[in-house]
Amino acid sequence: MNGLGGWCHVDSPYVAEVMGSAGFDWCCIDMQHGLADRASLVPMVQALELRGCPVLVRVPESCDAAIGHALDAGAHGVIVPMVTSADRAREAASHCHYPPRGVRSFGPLRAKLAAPADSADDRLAPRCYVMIEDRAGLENLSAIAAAPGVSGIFLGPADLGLSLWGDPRRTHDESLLEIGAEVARACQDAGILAGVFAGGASAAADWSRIGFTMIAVDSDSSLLMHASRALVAEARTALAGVVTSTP
Ligand code: 3PY
Ligand code: MG
Repeated sequence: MNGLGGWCHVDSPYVAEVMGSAGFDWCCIDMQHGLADRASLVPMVQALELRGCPVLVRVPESCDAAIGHALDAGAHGVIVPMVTSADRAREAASHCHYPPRGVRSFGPLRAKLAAPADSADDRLAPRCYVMIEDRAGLENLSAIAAAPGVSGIFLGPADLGLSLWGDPRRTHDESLLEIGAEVARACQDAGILAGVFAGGASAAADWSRIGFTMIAVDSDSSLLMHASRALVAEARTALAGVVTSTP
């Protein structure tokens, strides 16, 4: 899933549709830290599909139920958090595919609508992006990148900063970009995608310069928070002295 991505934290099909119509190359519904649950997932996937936006789901954990549920709902692939070893990466990928390739259980509730009715094969070959976001994952970088079935490594700068420096806010740090460059090289060597959550347009440009091609620019919740704060500040300045805050 190359290109610029949007990130859906809000469990609303309408907000997902807004994100899906913004021009992102793909959007990810975040079921690890976002608000979506089993009930809201399908209408959110439908809303993104309505706007022609390819859908990924960040699953809360790497297990058959979570990954199968996301793919059954029609996601094109999953992003699996906190992958620390090649074994875990291989296991995550195996949950994306039916036997004999993997261990996914059959029940493609929505996915079957886009695939031949009698097919037990993978719908559009679901992608499996595994997240490296701690020291252990970095230590096993090349083995994770080479694990069979892995479509790409997705870097989590906040958790990585937390693991390396005890600080989740060093997401624009130069040393993080140096680590990122190694991750991008390992992905290139393994012939898989390098992805990252950038958190803003200028950070997205930094990650792109060092070889990342799958870049989540920002999330709906962050856009709403920043835009609404900026708007209130701008309006207070513009209306200074005319309208005062209520006590
Ligand atoms: C992180 O930065 O840790 C992430 O998981 C981004 O979503
Ligand atoms: Mg994370």
